[in-house]
Amino acid sequence: MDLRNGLRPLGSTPAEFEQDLLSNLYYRRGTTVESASAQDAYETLALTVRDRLAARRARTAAAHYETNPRWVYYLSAEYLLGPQLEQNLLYSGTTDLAPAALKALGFSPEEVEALDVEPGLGNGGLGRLAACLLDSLATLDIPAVGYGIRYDLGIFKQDFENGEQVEKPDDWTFQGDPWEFPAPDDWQTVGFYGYVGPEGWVPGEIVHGEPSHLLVPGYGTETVNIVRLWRARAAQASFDLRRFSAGQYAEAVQEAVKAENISKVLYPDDSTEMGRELRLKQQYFLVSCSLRDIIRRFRFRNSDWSDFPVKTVIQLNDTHPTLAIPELMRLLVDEEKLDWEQAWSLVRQTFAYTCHTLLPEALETWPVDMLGRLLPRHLEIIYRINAELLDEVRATFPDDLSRVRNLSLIQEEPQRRVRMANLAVTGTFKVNGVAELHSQLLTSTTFADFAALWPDKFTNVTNGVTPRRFVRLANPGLSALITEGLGSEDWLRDLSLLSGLAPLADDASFRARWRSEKRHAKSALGLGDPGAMLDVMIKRFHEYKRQQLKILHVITLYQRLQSAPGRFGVPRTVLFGGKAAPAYYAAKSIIKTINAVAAAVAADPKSSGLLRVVFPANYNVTLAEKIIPAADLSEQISMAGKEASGTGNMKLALNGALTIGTLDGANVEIRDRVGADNFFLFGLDAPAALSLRSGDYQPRSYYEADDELRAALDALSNGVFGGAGQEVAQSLLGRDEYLTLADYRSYIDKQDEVAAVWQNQERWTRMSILNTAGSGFFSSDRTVSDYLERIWRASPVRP
Ligand code: CR6
Repeated sequence: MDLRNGLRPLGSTPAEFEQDLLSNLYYRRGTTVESASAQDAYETLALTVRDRLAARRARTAAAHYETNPRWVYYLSAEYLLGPQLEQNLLYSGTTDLAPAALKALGFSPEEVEALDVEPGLGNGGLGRLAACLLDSLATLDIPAVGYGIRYDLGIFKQDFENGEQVEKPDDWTFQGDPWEFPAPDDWQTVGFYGYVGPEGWVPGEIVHGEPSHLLVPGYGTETVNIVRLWRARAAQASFDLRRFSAGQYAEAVQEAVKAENISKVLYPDDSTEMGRELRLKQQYFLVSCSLRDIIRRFRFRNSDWSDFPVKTVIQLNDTHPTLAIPELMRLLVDEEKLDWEQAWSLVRQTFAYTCHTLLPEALETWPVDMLGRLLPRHLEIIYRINAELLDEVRATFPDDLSRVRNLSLIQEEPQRRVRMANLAVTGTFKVNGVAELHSQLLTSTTFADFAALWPDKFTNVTNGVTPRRFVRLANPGLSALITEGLGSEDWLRDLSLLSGLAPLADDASFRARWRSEKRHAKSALGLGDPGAMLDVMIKRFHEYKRQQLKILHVITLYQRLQSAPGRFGVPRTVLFGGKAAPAYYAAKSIIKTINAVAAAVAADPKSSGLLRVVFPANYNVTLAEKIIPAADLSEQISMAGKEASGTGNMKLALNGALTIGTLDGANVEIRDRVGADNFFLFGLDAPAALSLRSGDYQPRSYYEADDELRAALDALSNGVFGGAGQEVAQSLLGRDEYLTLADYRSYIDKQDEVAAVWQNQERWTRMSILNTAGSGFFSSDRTVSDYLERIWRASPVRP
């Protein structure tokens, strides 16, 4: 059979689509039009759309099988895929067919579409980046698979009680997940604990990994790739009938519960190392299942191990999947009986590692004791890798004990721990940072000694975002205007074409339409006066990101309304969105303070029509897609040298928001590309921040020298914004770890400039258009092209 053309094509006329919807409702959902609920209609619609992608998937898989190509495997503990329905409608060309067909069958399209639940299998930028890269890999026709964990509970749902964040479980598959294909027959076995005997590792606990996959369609091409997610299952029939019969219900299922806990919950923390054995188990579970699956796939068409790194590149998304390095060594040496040297050479040609942080506390380390107990054979392997590494270090840098200490895979003090980042650098052929500045800082600080040892290993790949989801789907009005301005839709596959908008910035009628699209998006968000500037700070809560600096600005504006209305500026709606890690007390105090400030501002008649603070709960991809098109001002105000890249900054600039920001992460590149005149820069740069931080920094001196700052901090300290506000003030006046007070004046002055520019709407709109026009570089298609050229070296295969 011709694998490429063996399938009956699915129809693309309204009548055919309606017919498919109807037959899916009857034959697959098992219900009827008369009795179908909105949920039935949603699930049926999803199946009907999914079928169209599945047909393309089959052709893609056939082309891949035929070609035996080089594969890109992306290993990531997180994927923030975002809502699937709208995207899959667009990518399958059924955006218009679907609502018409639903209506014809008597359903409300809006009601049905609202049932689409986003799989929140990630925390923030890192997880969303993974999803953008998969989108671009498919769009560029690269044979690729994403591997991850199918957490039962995704990132918690955020709610506010008395202004305080409370976390609720996100049971995202409560109604099932119609986008998923379970593949239980591809299950894998994973071992934990036990001992290493003469015949090798004898695990003490066995768990099964069961995969399912979601389709990842490319845009404007036939390719459909997959993301494969593992779910933990008890290995044996571990239901204890004897205990159950004796009324011991909990004990009867205890083994199964223990196994299944591994994929129970996503750890809701993206910037501190989580020292928990269950998290380590998750990491090993992911890599063990995925590597065996990768090897299974390699064996379809290959038999010689020396071809493995020719046909395979495995990208480690941060250190979470680093155990893949000792695990592949174990598989090759212990199971495949390769000698150590050959195995190590294959491993080091196969893996590459992306580092996503500069925060020392985010560099994962695991206690040697814990790792040795959970994975005794892997610890042996790590020790041997370390011994060879340190031999090389001593040979390259004789008598340099401090390098030996820094490069060792084992940290000795205060507790012996395995340094996962060091292991990742050692076991890979390339290491990249995620923005120019970040990559520079990695080789000059975090990995300086490694860069001296292996200078060619380090490179940069600046992050990007998919314009399909974050412009075309999120902002259809602006997208249509861009298409009209550029004369075609090609920009959706080649975002550099956006530069063609630059001349239109000087066209008054185009500017008027641009402005009206912004206003439309603002009205759609439903935040009152669409004439007010929408000033947004949407991102995870972390002190280094400095939401506290933004609060100080809001308090200053509020105080000006009381005492110096002439200095207030222009009407603003300040919007915050984001979650704090549940155990991150200081970040939660900042959230509570924001809600208190919002309430005080709302209660004061003086702010009416001038200042509003809104903080919608549960910021996620769904909400981001609504906020980003409406934003006028993008807050990217982290302490310089702390934000690895940022990607929200790119999404906002692409949608025509102007950035107020520090020279941190990718802000630097955004400013270079949109032009310094179209970017509101303030604050210390990374070297200045670093030197102030390492010197004798006195936050109080700023407090004393600046009347407005003092007034704002006094209000916080005096409890005007509650006990949480007092804690925020205390931390700022105490250590002020992230130099908030040092940057306050420069920030406030720049915000006054922002307000002045806003008063000239023609000028603002011009800058807005130039931001979009200058942001074409920040497509994840370009990011993937850079990965291909600098690291992956894989070629497209077109179905
Ligand atoms: N928290 C960085 O902090 C970057 C993303 C994606 C982060 C952020 O600046 O844009 O990764 N790092 O590269 C980690 O998650 C460790 C993030 O999302």
